[in-house]
Amino acid sequence: MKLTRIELHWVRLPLVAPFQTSFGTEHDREALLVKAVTPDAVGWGECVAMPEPGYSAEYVDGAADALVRFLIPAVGALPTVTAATVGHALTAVKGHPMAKAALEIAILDAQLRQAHMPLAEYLGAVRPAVPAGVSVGIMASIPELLDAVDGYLAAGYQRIKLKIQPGWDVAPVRAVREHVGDAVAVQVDANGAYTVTDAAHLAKLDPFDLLMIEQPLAEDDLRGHAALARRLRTPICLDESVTSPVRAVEAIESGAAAIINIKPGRVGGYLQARRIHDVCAAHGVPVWVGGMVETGIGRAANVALAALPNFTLVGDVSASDRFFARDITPPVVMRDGWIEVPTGPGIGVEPDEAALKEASLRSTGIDL
Ligand code: SMG
Ligand code: MG
Repeated sequence: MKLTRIELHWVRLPLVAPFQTSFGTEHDREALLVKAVTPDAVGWGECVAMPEPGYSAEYVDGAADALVRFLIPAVGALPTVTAATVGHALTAVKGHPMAKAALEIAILDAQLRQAHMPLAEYLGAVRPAVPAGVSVGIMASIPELLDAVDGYLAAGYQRIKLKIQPGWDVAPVRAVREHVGDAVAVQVDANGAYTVTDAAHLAKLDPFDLLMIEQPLAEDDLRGHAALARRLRTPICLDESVTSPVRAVEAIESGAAAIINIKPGRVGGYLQARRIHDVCAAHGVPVWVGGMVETGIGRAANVALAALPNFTLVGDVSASDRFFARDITPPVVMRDGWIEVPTGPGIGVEPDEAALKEASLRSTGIDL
Protein backbone atom coordinates (compact mmCIF):
# COMPACT_ATOMS: atom_id res chain seq x y z
CA MET A 1 0.00 0.00 0.00
CA LYS A 2 1.24 3.52 -0.79
CA LEU A 3 0.41 6.37 1.58
CA THR A 4 -0.15 9.70 -0.13
CA ARG A 5 -1.14 11.95 2.77
CA ILE A 6 -1.62 12.04 6.53
CA GLU A 7 -3.90 14.59 8.17
CA LEU A 8 -4.20 15.53 11.84
CA HIS A 9 -7.51 16.87 13.13
CA TRP A 10 -7.80 18.44 16.56
CA VAL A 11 -11.36 18.18 17.90
CA ARG A 12 -13.20 19.12 21.07
CA LEU A 13 -16.40 17.44 22.22
CA PRO A 14 -18.28 18.65 25.31
CA LEU A 15 -18.91 15.92 27.91
CA VAL A 16 -22.47 15.31 29.14
CA ALA A 17 -21.11 15.77 32.69
CA PRO A 18 -17.65 16.53 34.14
CA PHE A 19 -15.48 13.43 34.62
CA GLN A 20 -13.23 13.58 37.70
CA THR A 21 -10.35 11.21 38.37
CA SER A 22 -7.54 11.32 40.91
CA PHE A 23 -5.48 13.33 38.41
CA GLY A 24 -7.99 15.92 37.25
CA THR A 25 -11.42 16.88 35.98
CA GLU A 26 -12.37 16.83 32.31
CA HIS A 27 -15.24 19.00 31.05
CA ASP A 28 -14.74 18.15 27.41
CA ARG A 29 -12.72 15.72 25.38
CA GLU A 30 -10.03 17.33 23.32
CA ALA A 31 -8.70 14.69 21.00
CA LEU A 32 -6.46 14.26 18.01
CA LEU A 33 -7.66 12.28 15.01
CA VAL A 34 -5.35 10.91 12.34
CA LYS A 35 -6.49 10.39 8.76
CA ALA A 36 -4.43 8.18 6.45
CA VAL A 37 -4.97 8.61 2.72
CA THR A 38 -3.98 6.08 0.05
CA PRO A 39 -4.92 6.08 -3.66
CA ASP A 40 -7.65 3.53 -2.89
CA ALA A 41 -8.90 4.17 0.65
CA VAL A 42 -8.99 6.49 3.63
CA GLY A 43 -8.47 5.35 7.22
CA TRP A 44 -9.03 6.97 10.61
CA GLY A 45 -7.35 6.64 13.98
CA GLU A 46 -7.68 8.39 17.33
CA CYS A 47 -4.83 9.46 19.56
CA VAL A 48 -6.00 8.93 23.15
CA ALA A 49 -3.58 11.39 24.76
CA MET A 50 -5.26 13.99 26.98
CA PRO A 51 -4.54 17.73 26.61
CA GLU A 52 -2.37 17.54 29.73
CA PRO A 53 0.12 14.86 30.86
CA GLY A 54 -1.95 13.74 33.89
CA TYR A 55 -2.75 10.13 32.98
CA SER A 56 0.67 9.46 31.44
CA ALA A 57 3.56 11.49 30.04
CA GLU A 58 1.86 12.01 26.69
CA TYR A 59 -0.38 14.97 25.85
CA VAL A 60 -2.21 16.03 22.70
CA ASP A 61 0.17 18.66 21.36
CA GLY A 62 3.24 16.60 22.28
CA ALA A 63 1.78 13.65 20.38
CA ALA A 64 1.03 15.88 17.40
CA ASP A 65 4.60 17.20 17.43
CA ALA A 66 6.02 13.66 17.56
CA LEU A 67 3.75 12.67 14.67
CA VAL A 68 4.64 15.64 12.47
CA ARG A 69 8.38 15.70 13.12
CA PHE A 70 9.28 12.02 13.53
CA LEU A 71 6.56 9.41 13.13
CA ILE A 72 4.87 10.50 9.89
CA PRO A 73 8.24 11.08 8.15
CA ALA A 74 9.44 7.62 9.29
CA VAL A 75 6.36 6.01 7.76
CA GLY A 76 6.57 8.24 4.69
CA ALA A 77 10.07 6.94 4.04
CA LEU A 78 8.85 3.35 3.70
CA PRO A 79 8.56 2.24 0.06
CA THR A 80 5.35 0.40 0.85
CA VAL A 81 3.32 0.30 4.04
CA THR A 82 1.20 -2.16 5.98
CA ALA A 83 0.05 -1.88 9.58
CA ALA A 84 2.63 -4.49 10.55
CA THR A 85 5.55 -2.60 8.97
CA VAL A 86 4.43 0.69 10.57
CA GLY A 87 4.95 -0.53 14.14
CA HIS A 88 8.30 -2.00 13.17
CA ALA A 89 9.49 1.23 11.50
CA LEU A 90 8.39 3.31 14.49
CA THR A 91 10.51 1.37 17.00
CA ALA A 92 13.31 3.76 15.95
CA VAL A 93 11.47 6.50 17.86
CA LYS A 94 11.40 5.95 21.63
CA GLY A 95 8.21 6.43 23.61
CA HIS A 96 5.10 8.22 22.30
CA PRO A 97 2.94 5.06 22.28
CA MET A 98 -0.35 6.97 21.92
CA ALA A 99 0.91 8.89 18.91
CA LYS A 100 2.24 5.69 17.32
CA ALA A 101 -0.99 3.81 18.01
CA ALA A 102 -3.07 6.49 16.30
CA LEU A 103 -0.92 6.45 13.17
CA GLU A 104 -0.90 2.65 13.04
CA ILE A 105 -4.67 2.25 13.39
CA ALA A 106 -5.36 4.94 10.75
CA ILE A 107 -3.13 3.02 8.33
CA LEU A 108 -4.64 -0.31 9.36
CA ASP A 109 -8.14 1.09 8.83
CA ALA A 110 -7.21 2.15 5.29
CA GLN A 111 -5.57 -1.22 4.63
CA LEU A 112 -8.61 -3.17 5.86
CA ARG A 113 -11.08 -0.99 3.96
CA GLN A 114 -9.11 -1.73 0.81
CA ALA A 115 -9.30 -5.45 1.65
CA HIS A 116 -12.99 -5.24 2.72
CA MET A 117 -12.11 -6.82 6.07
CA PRO A 118 -13.46 -5.78 9.48
CA LEU A 119 -10.87 -4.96 12.17
CA ALA A 120 -12.45 -7.54 14.49
CA GLU A 121 -11.86 -10.30 11.95
CA TYR A 122 -8.27 -9.14 11.33
CA LEU A 123 -7.51 -9.17 15.07
CA GLY A 124 -9.09 -12.59 15.65
CA ALA A 125 -12.36 -11.70 17.35
CA VAL A 126 -14.56 -14.56 18.51
CA ARG A 127 -17.71 -12.72 19.71
CA PRO A 128 -20.41 -10.76 17.87
CA ALA A 129 -21.00 -8.43 20.85
CA VAL A 130 -19.20 -7.37 24.03
CA PRO A 131 -20.59 -6.57 27.48
CA ALA A 132 -20.68 -2.88 28.37
CA GLY A 133 -19.01 -1.51 31.50
CA VAL A 134 -18.92 2.02 32.81
CA SER A 135 -16.38 4.10 34.68
CA VAL A 136 -17.92 6.49 37.22
CA GLY A 137 -15.96 9.59 38.19
CA ILE A 138 -15.32 11.07 41.61
CA MET A 139 -18.36 13.09 42.68
CA ALA A 140 -19.07 15.96 45.03
CA SER A 141 -21.16 13.78 47.37
CA ILE A 142 -22.20 10.18 48.01
CA PRO A 143 -25.90 10.77 47.15
CA GLU A 144 -24.77 12.19 43.79
CA LEU A 145 -22.63 9.08 43.22
CA LEU A 146 -25.49 6.71 44.10
CA ASP A 147 -27.75 8.58 41.66
CA ALA A 148 -25.21 8.22 38.89
CA VAL A 149 -24.71 4.51 39.62
CA ASP A 150 -28.50 3.97 39.61
CA GLY A 151 -28.72 5.62 36.21
CA TYR A 152 -25.99 3.44 34.70
CA LEU A 153 -27.48 0.24 36.13
CA ALA A 154 -30.92 1.20 34.83
CA ALA A 155 -29.37 1.81 31.40
CA GLY A 156 -28.04 -1.77 31.46
CA TYR A 157 -24.33 -1.49 32.23
CA GLN A 158 -23.02 -4.85 33.39
CA ARG A 159 -20.19 -3.60 35.57
CA ILE A 160 -19.48 -0.44 37.53
CA LYS A 161 -16.00 1.01 38.02
CA LEU A 162 -15.62 3.70 40.67
CA LYS A 163 -12.79 6.17 40.48
CA ILE A 164 -11.14 6.57 43.89
CA GLN A 165 -8.51 8.74 45.54
CA PRO A 166 -7.40 9.40 49.13
CA GLY A 167 -10.45 10.90 50.86
CA TRP A 168 -12.87 9.30 48.35
CA ASP A 169 -12.47 5.55 48.78
CA VAL A 170 -13.84 3.44 51.65
CA ALA A 171 -16.97 5.52 52.32
CA PRO A 172 -18.22 5.81 48.71
CA VAL A 173 -17.37 2.16 47.99
CA ARG A 174 -19.23 1.01 51.11
CA ALA A 175 -22.21 3.20 50.18
CA VAL A 176 -22.34 1.83 46.64
CA ARG A 177 -22.04 -1.79 47.78
CA GLU A 178 -24.80 -1.34 50.35
CA HIS A 179 -26.96 0.48 47.80
CA VAL A 180 -26.61 -1.94 44.84
CA GLY A 181 -26.38 -5.22 46.78
CA ASP A 182 -24.00 -8.14 46.38
CA ALA A 183 -24.92 -9.16 42.86
CA VAL A 184 -23.59 -6.11 41.01
CA ALA A 185 -20.02 -6.27 39.69
CA VAL A 186 -18.05 -3.35 41.17
CA GLN A 187 -14.36 -2.45 40.88
CA VAL A 188 -12.26 0.63 41.64
CA ASP A 189 -9.49 2.60 39.91
CA ALA A 190 -7.05 4.92 41.72
CA ASN A 191 -4.85 6.01 38.78
CA GLY A 192 -1.79 5.67 40.99
CA ALA A 193 -3.01 7.95 43.79
CA TYR A 194 -1.70 5.85 46.72
CA THR A 195 1.65 4.60 48.02
CA VAL A 196 2.50 1.25 49.49
CA THR A 197 2.32 2.80 52.97
CA ASP A 198 -1.47 3.01 52.40
CA ALA A 199 -1.72 -0.82 52.41
CA ALA A 200 -3.65 -1.04 55.69
CA HIS A 201 -6.09 1.61 54.52
CA LEU A 202 -6.64 -0.05 51.13
CA ALA A 203 -7.28 -3.36 52.91
CA LYS A 204 -10.44 -1.70 54.29
CA LEU A 205 -11.87 -2.14 50.76
CA ASP A 206 -11.57 -5.94 51.03
CA PRO A 207 -15.00 -6.51 52.67
CA PHE A 208 -16.82 -4.99 49.69
CA ASP A 209 -16.17 -7.85 47.30
CA LEU A 210 -14.61 -5.78 44.55
CA LEU A 211 -13.64 -7.47 41.31
CA MET A 212 -10.31 -5.66 41.48
CA ILE A 213 -8.46 -2.53 42.46
CA GLU A 214 -6.87 -0.91 39.41
CA GLN A 215 -3.51 0.86 39.51
CA PRO A 216 -3.44 1.80 43.21
CA LEU A 217 0.23 2.86 43.09
CA ALA A 218 2.53 4.77 40.75
CA GLU A 219 3.16 3.60 37.23
CA ASP A 220 6.77 2.58 37.90
CA ASP A 221 6.13 0.81 41.21
CA LEU A 222 5.83 -2.87 40.31
CA ARG A 223 7.59 -3.89 43.49
CA GLY A 224 5.14 -1.87 45.58
CA HIS A 225 2.17 -3.44 43.78
CA ALA A 226 3.57 -6.91 44.48
CA ALA A 227 4.00 -6.03 48.17
CA LEU A 228 0.49 -4.56 48.30
CA ALA A 229 -0.95 -7.68 46.65
CA ARG A 230 0.31 -9.70 49.60
CA ARG A 231 -1.66 -7.42 51.96
CA LEU A 232 -4.98 -7.32 50.07
CA ARG A 233 -7.65 -9.88 49.30
CA THR A 234 -8.91 -7.69 46.44
CA PRO A 235 -7.02 -8.61 43.23
CA ILE A 236 -4.76 -5.95 41.73
CA CYS A 237 -5.20 -4.93 38.10
CA LEU A 238 -2.55 -2.84 36.38
CA ASP A 239 -3.27 -0.16 33.79
CA GLU A 240 -0.61 2.60 33.55
CA SER A 241 2.24 0.23 34.55
CA VAL A 242 1.80 -2.15 31.63
CA THR A 243 3.30 -0.56 28.55
CA SER A 244 4.56 -3.61 26.62
CA PRO A 245 4.42 -7.41 26.51
CA VAL A 246 7.69 -7.53 28.49
CA ARG A 247 6.22 -5.34 31.23
CA ALA A 248 3.10 -7.51 31.28
CA VAL A 249 5.19 -10.61 31.93
CA GLU A 250 7.19 -8.77 34.60
CA ALA A 251 3.98 -7.59 36.30
CA ILE A 252 2.52 -11.08 36.29
CA GLU A 253 5.63 -12.97 37.35
CA SER A 254 6.46 -10.52 40.16
CA GLY A 255 2.96 -10.88 41.61
CA ALA A 256 2.19 -7.19 40.95
CA ALA A 257 -0.83 -7.91 38.73
CA ALA A 258 -3.50 -10.60 38.76
CA ILE A 259 -5.45 -8.86 36.00
CA ILE A 260 -4.38 -6.48 33.23
CA ASN A 261 -6.23 -3.57 31.61
CA ILE A 262 -5.20 -3.26 27.95
CA LYS A 263 -5.43 0.10 26.23
CA PRO A 264 -4.11 0.15 22.68
CA GLY A 265 -2.95 3.77 23.02
CA ARG A 266 -0.94 3.11 26.18
CA VAL A 267 0.88 0.15 24.63
CA GLY A 268 1.57 1.60 21.17
CA GLY A 269 -1.19 0.12 19.05
CA TYR A 270 -3.74 -2.60 18.42
CA LEU A 271 -1.13 -5.09 17.26
CA GLN A 272 0.86 -4.64 20.46
CA ALA A 273 -2.42 -4.82 22.42
CA ARG A 274 -3.08 -8.19 20.82
CA ARG A 275 0.40 -9.42 21.78
CA ILE A 276 -0.22 -8.46 25.40
CA HIS A 277 -3.60 -10.19 25.24
CA ASP A 278 -1.82 -13.34 24.00
CA VAL A 279 0.96 -13.22 26.60
CA CYS A 280 -1.60 -12.80 29.39
CA ALA A 281 -3.64 -15.71 28.03
CA ALA A 282 -0.52 -17.88 28.11
CA HIS A 283 -0.07 -16.95 31.79
CA GLY A 284 -3.72 -17.56 32.63
CA VAL A 285 -4.23 -13.87 33.41
CA PRO A 286 -7.58 -12.35 32.31
CA VAL A 287 -7.62 -9.00 30.56
CA TRP A 288 -10.13 -6.29 29.70
CA VAL A 289 -10.18 -3.31 27.35
CA GLY A 290 -9.64 0.06 29.01
CA GLY A 291 -11.13 3.32 27.85
CA MET A 292 -9.74 6.83 27.36
CA VAL A 293 -12.99 8.71 26.79
CA GLU A 294 -12.70 8.00 23.07
CA THR A 295 -14.82 9.47 20.31
CA GLY A 296 -16.60 6.95 18.10
CA ILE A 297 -13.40 6.41 16.11
CA GLY A 298 -11.40 4.93 19.00
CA ARG A 299 -14.49 3.47 20.66
CA ALA A 300 -15.46 1.34 17.62
CA ALA A 301 -11.92 -0.05 17.36
CA ASN A 302 -11.89 -0.87 21.09
CA VAL A 303 -15.12 -2.83 20.73
CA ALA A 304 -13.46 -4.95 18.03
CA LEU A 305 -10.46 -5.62 20.29
CA ALA A 306 -12.71 -6.55 23.23
CA ALA A 307 -14.14 -9.40 21.14
CA LEU A 308 -10.86 -11.39 21.35
CA PRO A 309 -10.99 -14.60 23.41
CA ASN A 310 -9.00 -13.63 26.53
CA PHE A 311 -10.98 -10.41 27.08
CA THR A 312 -13.07 -12.31 29.60
CA LEU A 313 -13.69 -9.39 31.97
CA VAL A 314 -16.07 -6.52 31.25
CA GLY A 315 -14.14 -3.52 29.96
CA ASP A 316 -14.53 0.25 30.08
CA VAL A 317 -16.46 -0.12 26.86
CA SER A 318 -19.47 2.17 27.07
CA ALA A 319 -21.95 3.63 24.63
CA SER A 320 -21.09 7.01 23.09
CA ASP A 321 -23.85 8.67 25.13
CA ARG A 322 -22.00 7.85 28.37
CA PHE A 323 -19.79 10.81 27.49
CA PHE A 324 -21.16 12.68 24.47
CA ALA A 325 -24.51 14.11 23.47
CA ARG A 326 -23.20 14.12 19.92
CA ASP A 327 -20.33 11.90 18.83
CA ILE A 328 -18.37 12.62 15.66
CA THR A 329 -19.37 9.22 14.24
CA PRO A 330 -22.77 7.55 14.29
CA PRO A 331 -22.98 6.72 18.01
CA VAL A 332 -21.76 3.45 19.50
CA VAL A 333 -24.92 2.11 21.14
CA MET A 334 -25.63 -0.36 23.94
CA ARG A 335 -28.55 -2.78 23.77
CA ASP A 336 -29.49 -4.73 26.92
CA GLY A 337 -26.00 -4.15 28.29
CA TRP A 338 -24.20 -5.30 25.13
CA ILE A 339 -22.41 -3.48 22.32
CA GLU A 340 -22.29 -5.06 18.89
CA VAL A 341 -18.91 -5.54 17.27
CA PRO A 342 -18.76 -3.46 14.05
CA THR A 343 -19.03 -5.61 10.93
CA GLY A 344 -18.10 -3.05 8.26
CA PRO A 345 -14.60 -2.93 6.76
CA GLY A 346 -11.80 -1.50 8.93
CA ILE A 347 -12.94 0.05 12.19
CA GLY A 348 -16.45 0.07 10.74
CA VAL A 349 -17.23 3.76 11.34
CA GLU A 350 -16.26 7.10 9.83
CA PRO A 351 -16.62 10.65 11.07
CA ASP A 352 -19.82 12.37 10.11
CA GLU A 353 -18.72 15.41 8.05
CA ALA A 354 -21.00 17.88 9.83
CA ALA A 355 -20.19 16.58 13.32
CA LEU A 356 -16.47 16.64 12.57
CA LYS A 357 -16.73 20.20 11.33
CA GLU A 358 -18.62 21.27 14.43
CA ALA A 359 -16.05 19.68 16.78
CA SER A 360 -13.01 20.78 14.78
CA LEU A 361 -10.43 23.05 16.40
CA ARG A 362 -7.80 22.94 13.65
CA SER A 363 -6.16 20.55 11.26
CA THR A 364 -3.00 20.05 9.26
CA GLY A 365 -1.97 17.78 6.42
CA ILE A 366 1.32 16.30 5.27
CA ASP A 367 1.68 15.10 1.69
CA LEU A 368 3.99 12.11 1.37
O1 SMG B 1 -13.44 5.73 28.31
O2 SMG B 1 -14.82 4.84 29.71
C1 SMG B 1 -13.82 5.50 29.46
C2 SMG B 1 -12.99 6.03 30.60
C3 SMG B 1 -12.53 4.94 31.48
O3 SMG B 1 -11.80 5.49 33.66
C4 SMG B 1 -11.51 5.39 32.49
N1 SMG B 1 -10.27 5.66 32.03
O4 SMG B 1 -7.43 5.05 34.08
O5 SMG B 1 -8.80 3.70 33.22
C5 SMG B 1 -8.43 4.85 33.41
C6 SMG B 1 -9.18 6.06 32.88
C7 SMG B 1 -8.27 6.96 32.10
C8 SMG B 1 -8.90 8.13 31.47
S1 SMG B 1 -9.56 9.21 32.59
C9 SMG B 1 -9.82 10.73 31.83
MG1 MG C 1 -7.26 3.01 34.78
